[in-house]
Amino acid sequence: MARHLITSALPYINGIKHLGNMVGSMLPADVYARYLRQRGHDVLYICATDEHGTPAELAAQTAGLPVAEFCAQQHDAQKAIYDGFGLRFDYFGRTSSAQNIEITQHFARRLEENGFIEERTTRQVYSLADGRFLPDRYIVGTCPYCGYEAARGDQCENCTRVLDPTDLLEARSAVSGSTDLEVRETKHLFLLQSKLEGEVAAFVEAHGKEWPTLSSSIARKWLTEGLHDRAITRDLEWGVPVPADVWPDLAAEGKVFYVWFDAPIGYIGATKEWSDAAGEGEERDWRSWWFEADESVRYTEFMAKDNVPFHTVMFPATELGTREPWKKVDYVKAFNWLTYYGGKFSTSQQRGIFTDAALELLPADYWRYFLMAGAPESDDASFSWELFSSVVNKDLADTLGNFVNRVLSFSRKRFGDAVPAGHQAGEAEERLGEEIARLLAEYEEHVEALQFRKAAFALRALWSAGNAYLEEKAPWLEIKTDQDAAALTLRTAMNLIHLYAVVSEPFIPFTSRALRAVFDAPEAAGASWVTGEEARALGAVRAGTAFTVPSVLFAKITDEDLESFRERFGGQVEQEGQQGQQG
Ligand code: B3M
Ligand code: ZN
Repeated sequence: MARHLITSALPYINGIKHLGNMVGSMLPADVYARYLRQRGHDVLYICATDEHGTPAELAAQTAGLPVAEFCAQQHDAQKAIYDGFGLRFDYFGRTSSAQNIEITQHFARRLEENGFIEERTTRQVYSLADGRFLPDRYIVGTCPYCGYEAARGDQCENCTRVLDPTDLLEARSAVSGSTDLEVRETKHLFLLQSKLEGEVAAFVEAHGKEWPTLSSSIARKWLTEGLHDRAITRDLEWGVPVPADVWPDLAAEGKVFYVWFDAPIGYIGATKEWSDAAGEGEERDWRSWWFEADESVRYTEFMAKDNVPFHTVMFPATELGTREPWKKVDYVKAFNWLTYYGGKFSTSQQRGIFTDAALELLPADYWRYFLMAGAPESDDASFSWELFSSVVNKDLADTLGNFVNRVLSFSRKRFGDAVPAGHQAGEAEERLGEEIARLLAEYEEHVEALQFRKAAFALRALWSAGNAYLEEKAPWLEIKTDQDAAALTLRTAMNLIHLYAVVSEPFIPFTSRALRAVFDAPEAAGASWVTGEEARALGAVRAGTAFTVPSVLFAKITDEDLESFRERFGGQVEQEGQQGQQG
């Protein structure tokens, strides 16, 4: 069995994330990790809060808290929400951990020893009003490339170009708004990416063929533009300190590493946190996943497209420069944006749906299924309440929920609360079994290819096949002339319910748990997966097995609900006939 290392982009600590952040990172990673675990693979799914850099400091200032306290609070708040979404990380760490500080400093030492770090004097924007340098997000202004007026010093979120604070036009301090700025000289450490360009290009060439176009095209674009040496230290209070034994002057000035230098190393740091948290007698070895990891480890990363350059170029360059055998990514699954009625979700403008509010509104499985069924894989996807309610009402409430409810309620009413026996399976059941086995194989293929929209489509087709069988057999008519025929149909349909419980778990784990509890058949209920053979036989739940009828699985979203959601979250009514961007 392969060993699967999975990481999803580390959510910044600065505030509760919106659905757009989760759909392109943690959620698909969780669907994939759950699926692989159910198929018996050895999986390690690691994530963490990304706690350094200007986002953290600015947010802590706004919250009026010391940054360390702010980060601790936010880490727990975010983790509680992700638990609510059923995101089952093997560990959810913190880039401010001692483990990440230790490993980041180790990387820096190795890069220095191998000649891939150089101290350079640079020109930085200094704010006289704030009495400090303004790195990255401490400075805002007009993007010189696209004219966006709220561009940040490190990246323009409008055209996603990576910027340098001195590039900005009409620059002003993000803290005080002061434009009383001057450019001063200061020393920083530079990662000499230019010296590693050839090796990084070879790495991208070797792996890029397998990556989805979105990932490989961004990586290649960066390489074509040439790898520039990048400053990897900042004048900030909060971050991984520059080791004083190697750089005494810079350490004395309180320089810390740039957030994007320590954040990807944070995947390793969080894995070491996971190791260090091992219980009595529990064997956890972070090095077997990251250091001298043999070919048996397959490393898959999940992220939004603006994070691709850092993961396919800068992080591999950093790993290569240590001249140590750190595990490099095998597959980069990148996503486009989820927009809100075509506009960007925005934390600052509080536009769109945030993860905490989403869970207050509806159970996690509504969101998990909808976001994956319409995942922004090959293009941006636009969230609208109209589309959301039509998808969950049709796929979850009508197709899956209604099937479960009418099969179990009708059977209990006519045959009691045990699975009825009836005739032996006939031609219709054989045909159904073949169809279910075929659809199941398709579903498995799409999940393993990390094609989440197609996988959700195949899962929905599995649910629809059950409804088609029920319509074809119509046990409510069969029962009038042949009780045993109706019993056979219901028993077969109940076995479908069991199969749905098992294979739907990666997408809708909470519903899956409820459906696994329907039949008093511990062995079947505990099945990790369903083989093609079992799908054909549809016989895991035997006649005579006691069952209960669960409460309604998915309450439908009503027009009144829709009205109140639009009221609360904003968003105009889509024009008649205008389809959302989701094809
Ligand atoms: N914190 C996510 C973002 O850009 C960023 C990912 C780090 S992954 C090492 O919003
Ligand atoms: Zn721009």
